[in-house]
Amino acid sequence: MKYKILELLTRADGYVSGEKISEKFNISRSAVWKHINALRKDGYEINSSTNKGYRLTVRPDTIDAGLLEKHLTGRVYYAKEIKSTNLWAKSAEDVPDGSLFITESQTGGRGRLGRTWSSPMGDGICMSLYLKPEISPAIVSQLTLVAGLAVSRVIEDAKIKWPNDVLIDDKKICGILTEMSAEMDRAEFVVIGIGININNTSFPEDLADKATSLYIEKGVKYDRNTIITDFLDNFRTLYNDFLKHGFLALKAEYEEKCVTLGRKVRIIRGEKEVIADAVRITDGGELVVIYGGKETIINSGEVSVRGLLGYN
Ligand code: BT5
Repeated sequence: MKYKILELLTRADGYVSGEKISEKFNISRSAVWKHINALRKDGYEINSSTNKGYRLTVRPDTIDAGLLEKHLTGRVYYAKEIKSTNLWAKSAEDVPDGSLFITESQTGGRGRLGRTWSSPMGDGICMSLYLKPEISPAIVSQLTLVAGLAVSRVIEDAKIKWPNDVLIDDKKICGILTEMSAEMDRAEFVVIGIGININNTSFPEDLADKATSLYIEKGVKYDRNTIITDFLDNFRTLYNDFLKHGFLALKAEYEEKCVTLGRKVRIIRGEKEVIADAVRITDGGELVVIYGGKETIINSGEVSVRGLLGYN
């Protein structure tokens, strides 16, 4: 119940009267007061005024596992610090479908192809969704696109760089790493690791010109719990559409948000490199490029795609 009240206060613009809360949830005024006090013990600062009711003013700046669990079908696994939430999720046992592994800081955050992900304490969101979709391993990489789309819906002005980055103003604010354990024709489980820079005030020198955070872009600190719950709700809708209708159902919105299209890109495949024009996305979420007068389909797993200017 306290989380329902918390959500109501979070979404309200100003005060909500005790009477309204008690009517909405069919509980007594003293029960409302009890839940408000429980929230205060959890670190939420809630103003109360005899005439106006209650207003949430400060949220504790820590991940609120209880709140997040309301937005999941599975469990929340929380650690203050861990090497990598993807590694943790992959090695955990008896994990229910739709669970979330989340931490405040990673000591060995992972990117693709052996790269690293910088995850300083408390600044960003480092989390991994654990899913057991009944799909072929061949289409698992499309879940990266589904997650990217969900992030882009939540972060204002965000664009997607195919296949796994979310950018603001051509700087990277989010990276996604999808991994799976699979049999020949069936994915056993999928882990979608998502790193989002939220309240970072600066970045290490090697990232400074290509990374950004919501704080750097917008000049205000954001509540990570609200962003995560928004993401989870959006992801669930998109994921269900994806399972029912395939990537095709999401393609139009993906193409609209995808900054890679219409640009020249450098396709890096091992030692080889070609410059190509990115033209469209296939119904299966692959990138179609043209070089040497010919269309070629690029599958997300096999190459790095880099813009010619800047990061994108
Ligand atoms: C990615 O790889 O972008 C995937 C990142 C996934 C991170 C999440 S966090 C939760 C989960 N647990 C993990 O261990 N990982 C996942 P890639 O496309 O390879 O990009 C990596 C590159 O992004 C690095 O080589 C840096 O250039 C850059 N980078 C590293 N940290 C960054 C940050 N915090 N913000 C922006 N760019 C960053």
